[in-house]
Amino acid sequence: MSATEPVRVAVIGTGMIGQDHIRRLSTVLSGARVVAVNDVDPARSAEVAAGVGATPYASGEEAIAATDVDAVVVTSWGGSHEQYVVASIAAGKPVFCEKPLADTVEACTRILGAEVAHGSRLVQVGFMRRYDPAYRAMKEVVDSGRIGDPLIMHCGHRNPSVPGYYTKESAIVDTAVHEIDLVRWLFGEEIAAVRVLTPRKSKNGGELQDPLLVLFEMAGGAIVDVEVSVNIRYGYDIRGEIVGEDGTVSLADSGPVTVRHNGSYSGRVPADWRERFIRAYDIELQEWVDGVAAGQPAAGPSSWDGCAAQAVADAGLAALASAERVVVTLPERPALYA
Ligand code: NAD
Ligand code: ISE
Repeated sequence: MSATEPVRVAVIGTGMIGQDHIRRLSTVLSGARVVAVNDVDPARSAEVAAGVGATPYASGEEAIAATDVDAVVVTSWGGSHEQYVVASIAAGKPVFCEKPLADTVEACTRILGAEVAHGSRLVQVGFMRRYDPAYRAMKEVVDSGRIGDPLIMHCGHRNPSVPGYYTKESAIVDTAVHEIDLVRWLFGEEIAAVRVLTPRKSKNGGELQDPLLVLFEMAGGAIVDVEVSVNIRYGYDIRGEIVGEDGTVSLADSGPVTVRHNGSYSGRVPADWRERFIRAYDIELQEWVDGVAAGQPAAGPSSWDGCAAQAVADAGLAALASAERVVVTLPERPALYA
């Protein structure tokens, strides 16, 4: 790879987000080319590879090791992330890993250990909300001090529907994990404790406990509530409002226009996360590609952020199971992530 040649990327996991990231790396962003893919479903891998002229590999490890691969994107299921992230670190290749970094704190800690032993940051975790223009504008308002110290944040994380294998635990580890990272970043502090409340169930979710109300106590004393509703039907709706001492800041509705007609007004609600966060994913991966091309250490959400998010998610699972307030226990933060 030279400064003028594209970064040659291997993508492992060619499902929904894998294919979406392959599309953006191949046709939207500059400076990258997908040259290798792998999926446990070889037919899917072959079909996706053919679409972009990449080589389908029989295993993720072979794709990572390929001599024409400069960097790796991991978009397989969470339980497989550790093996591919660790293999990428062992190969000395930058790796962008979709959330979660891994599905246990122990696995995240092993990734931290491998990266610390390597000596510089190779891993970036796909917490794309940090790149969303609306959330960035919200953070600017908070950081400016205009609304005073934040006291409360209200969040809504609404999916139109979820697949049959989705559980109430998924609502925390797969869905609310985005708010976990978001509020750590927005407030610049850790989450100290978690509670989970279980309202009456929506008829749209069958037996699933849906919605959940997740409460985070920030280390500085602010409280965050997150409504996770995953069968809301009307669209993919992400809400956020921070109440400060002297004012509030809220996410605006995300549609480009509001139509007023015939005594009512309306606007578009995004269909899914791909539509709502399209700019965030584009910015996130373009910055990652540019950093890799420049030979810089990863600069986005780190292995530490992935590990801390998993520790909070674990506390959330314990809070869900016990209906108690659960204090978050973080592992020691290595100096590499200071
Ligand atoms: P998906 O089921 O659509 O796709 C996952 C793909 O990975 C499938 O094709 C599957 O066959 C493949 N796979 C599973 N295990 C594998 C393994 N060990 N090796 C190689 N391939 C394997 O799922 P998805 O919705 O694309 O989600 C994939 C990952 O991306 C998950 O970790 C998910 O949490 C994350 N995700 C993030 C966002 C976001 O907003 N940042 C959105 C969706 C998904
Ligand atoms: C999915 O995996 C995502 O990460 C989406 O951003 C989130 O909204 C959804 O609930 C998850 O299932």
